[in-house]
Parts: sequence; structure tokens; C-alpha cells
Amino acid sequence: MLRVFKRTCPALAVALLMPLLASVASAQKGEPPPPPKSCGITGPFEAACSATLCGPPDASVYSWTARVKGFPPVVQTQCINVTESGTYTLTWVMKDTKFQCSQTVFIDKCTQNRPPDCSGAHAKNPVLWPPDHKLSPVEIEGVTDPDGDPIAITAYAITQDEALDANGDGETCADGDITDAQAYVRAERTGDPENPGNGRVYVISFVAVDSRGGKCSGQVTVCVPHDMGMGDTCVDDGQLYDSLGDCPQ
Ligand SMILES: [Ca+2]
Ligand SMILES: [Ca+2]
Ligand SMILES: [Ca+2]
Repeated sequence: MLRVFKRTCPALAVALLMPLLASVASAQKGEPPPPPKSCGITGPFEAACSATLCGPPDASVYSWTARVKGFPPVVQTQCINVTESGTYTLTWVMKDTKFQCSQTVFIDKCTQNRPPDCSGAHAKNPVLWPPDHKLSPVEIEGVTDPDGDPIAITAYAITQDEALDANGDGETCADGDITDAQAYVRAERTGDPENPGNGRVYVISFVAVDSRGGKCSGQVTVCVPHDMGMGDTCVDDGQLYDSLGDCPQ
């Protein structure tokens, strides 16, 4: 290639080679090449597998665009997680002034995806109190991905160790719900003087999927104690009942 350029268009060849020659000269002098300039976006210029780019904090509007395969037309969050090389442009508004900045990122493609790790999963609020019979969302925390990929969690089953309509727990069925992959459980337990119970235990089953299709599955528990005086503990008497079921007729 070089010989062809020299013969046909020496001026063009020199122009193309100038940046390369400059960086070789600076390397020979022992100086590191100058870092690319940043204009308000924080995040790496090179990364393995994926990178997180963030706009400045405290802006009132964020709008990311990129001509990159799979990137949506607009993403309106402060930070984005990207898995493809390309130039990402952010427009933001701060104190009624609009700013714009672009950053080019080179992503070294991962050849092997490692699945998420569900072993540390737990409910953000493992104890529900008071037992007011209301449905509460179960937020699942502690699932990680060794590659740093974003993870989506989908709840698919809920069971419990008390009957759905036992003595002293109101007459509410079902005692769980799953809407848009989010689990909800009812804050109630068996608790009349003749049948005091030992706290209700819910088990929520879920699957976690990373952005490249790797997955793991796990379970978290939520306890509705009999009372707070005995401590906020529950005894699991066996997950015999489907929380999503109807009351027995
Ligand atoms: Ca992964
Ligand atoms: Ca019930
Ligand atoms: Ca129990």
C-alpha cells in the first residue's frame, strides 16, 4: 500500500502518515501520547466487554444518541452501559443552558460471556411489618455479573408456609402477585390467640439474565413475623402453598 501511495500521490501519503510519525516520534522521546480530550462525559475511551458513560451530575435533561447497532434512538438517563464501539453523543441541560459532547469508545469484544451470579441474592426488605394485609414489592438485590453486564431480574413463582386463608389473617387471596416481572407479597400472617403461628415465610423464585443471554436462577425469602416482641424472625414450616392461587372454596 505504502509503495502505491508514494508512486501515485506522495503528498497524500505524507499527510496520512503524519499522525503516525508524530506518535512514533513522541514514543521514541519516551513521552506518552496525549490523552483524548474529554468534554463533560466521564467513562473510558477503551474497555473490555462493556463501558459505562455518564453525563455530568445535576443536569435536568439527558439525551444520548449514537449511530451504533442496537442503540435506541434516544436514551434519557445520566449514565449508559455500552457494549459496541462507536461515538456516543450526549446533550444535556444545566441551568437553562444546553450542552453537547461526544465520546468515541473502543470496546474490545468479549469472546466468552460469564453468566450472572445469583448466590448473593436477597430481598432488600426481608421483613414486612406491620401486617396490614397490603401487597408490598419484593426488590431483589445482590445479583452480580462477573463481566459487569447489566442484569434483568424476572420473578416467576411465589410460595408460602401458611394457608392463603388461615385463621386470623383476614380473608385475602391471592397473597402474592407478579406484574411485569416484579413480585409482590402480602403483609399478613396467621395470628389469633388460639392459633398464634410462628411467622409467615414467603419464597420468591426468580431468574436473572445478563445483556448477552447468560442466566442464573435463585430464591429470596421474605418474613412476616408473628409479632415484633419475639424478635423479627420467622419459622419456615414448609413451602406448601402457592401464594398466587385463589382462596380455597
Ligand atoms: Ca455476563
Ligand atoms: Ca391471605
Ligand atoms: Ca411459619
